[in-house]
Amino acid sequence: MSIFSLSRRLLISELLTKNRINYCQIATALRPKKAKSTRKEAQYFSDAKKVRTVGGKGGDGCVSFLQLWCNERAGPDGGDGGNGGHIIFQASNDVRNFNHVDSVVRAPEGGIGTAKECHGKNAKHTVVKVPIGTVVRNSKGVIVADLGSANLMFVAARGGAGGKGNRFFTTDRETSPRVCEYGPPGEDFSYTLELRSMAEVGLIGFPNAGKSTLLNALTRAKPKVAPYAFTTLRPHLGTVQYDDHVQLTIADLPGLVPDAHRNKGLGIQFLKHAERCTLLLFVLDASAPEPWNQYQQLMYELEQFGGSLASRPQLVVANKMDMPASAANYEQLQLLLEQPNILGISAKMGHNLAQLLSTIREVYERHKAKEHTDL
Ligand SMILES: Nc1nc2c(ncn2[C@@H]2O[C@H](COP(=O)(O)OP(=O)(O)OP(=O)(O)O)[C@@H](O)[C@H]2O)c(=O)[nH]1
Ligand SMILES: [Mg+2]
Repeated sequence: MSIFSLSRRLLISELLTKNRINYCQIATALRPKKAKSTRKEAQYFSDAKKVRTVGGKGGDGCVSFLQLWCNERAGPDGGDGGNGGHIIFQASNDVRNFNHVDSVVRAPEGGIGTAKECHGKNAKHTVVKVPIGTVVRNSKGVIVADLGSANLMFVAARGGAGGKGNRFFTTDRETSPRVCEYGPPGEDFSYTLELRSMAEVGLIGFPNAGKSTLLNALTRAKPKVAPYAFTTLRPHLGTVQYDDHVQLTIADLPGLVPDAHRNKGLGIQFLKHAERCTLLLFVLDASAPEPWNQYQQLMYELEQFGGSLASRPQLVVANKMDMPASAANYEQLQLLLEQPNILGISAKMGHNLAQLLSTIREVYERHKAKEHTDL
């Protein structure tokens, strides 16, 4: 073989290797092998939110002098600016949480004044819908509004008033003022919105005690029921209607665990939903060993939460009475707890629910009557 043909061969093999390397470096798209999931996307429930509200700036006034074909100095004609928009929180039935509320809400600015005495447009107010039961705290933590019924409003930040144009400053002495006002900025305040469910009765208990099953059995609400802890991640409300058309709302709250005040489990933040409840209904799992400890631990967590929660009127139910171990535990429970209102029920089987409803009404009415006489 000649030297020439050998070097040619080497050159070709080198090119091929190079080509192969280039070819390998080309990226190929990874096609999805699985069909897209049809499951609902995760839904978040936010029951507290920090919001900064900025009212709209007022529109600036205008300095202008009118010139007509017959009168070159027809006088000042600068218009006023329009008012900036307010930010208003309005309690509404249309929303259930604060997911839709932005962390900074800005109202639109007022329009600027222009020549020929044209005043700027007033900006529209920005109405932010919040759920009924929203409590508004200012940056110092003081409650400034309690939007407890539909359509109640709170003006969170006022917009700046429109600046005056030079036409406004015209007087007999000063017939051609060269001054106008700038529109001031709107108010800028930060608030914390907190949702406190509007319910008369709050269900308090450990995870898996059967709170959601009880709400399902008593009302038309359909919270998820499952044999694992923390099935309920947000409060659910249901309404009971009595024969005399009195309605009581019951709130199923996420389960508490020992040391919830140290942020174990879901923490005690959901207890703020119980703050408006007139009556607390403790749901104990009577089939669990030593259910009386559950009551003590729940009471301890309520005390740690603070406020008047621990001293609210109470009713204790021993649930799951259909289970074999429950009967003996129930007797012990009655002996050990110094509670007059203990009732054995089975939420799943529907045992003793009518009695529970009448006891709830009785305790509720008694408390309301006491409140009335205290006043
Ligand atoms: N045998 C029996 N089982 C019950 C009864 N009540 C509830 N359960 C069962 O207990 C399990 C937990 O019930 P849930 O209603 O989800 O409990 P929960 O208190 O809402 O639990 P979390 O939402 O996790 O706090 C479910 O498997 C229910 O079927 C009852 O009266 N008897
Ligand atoms: Mg539940």
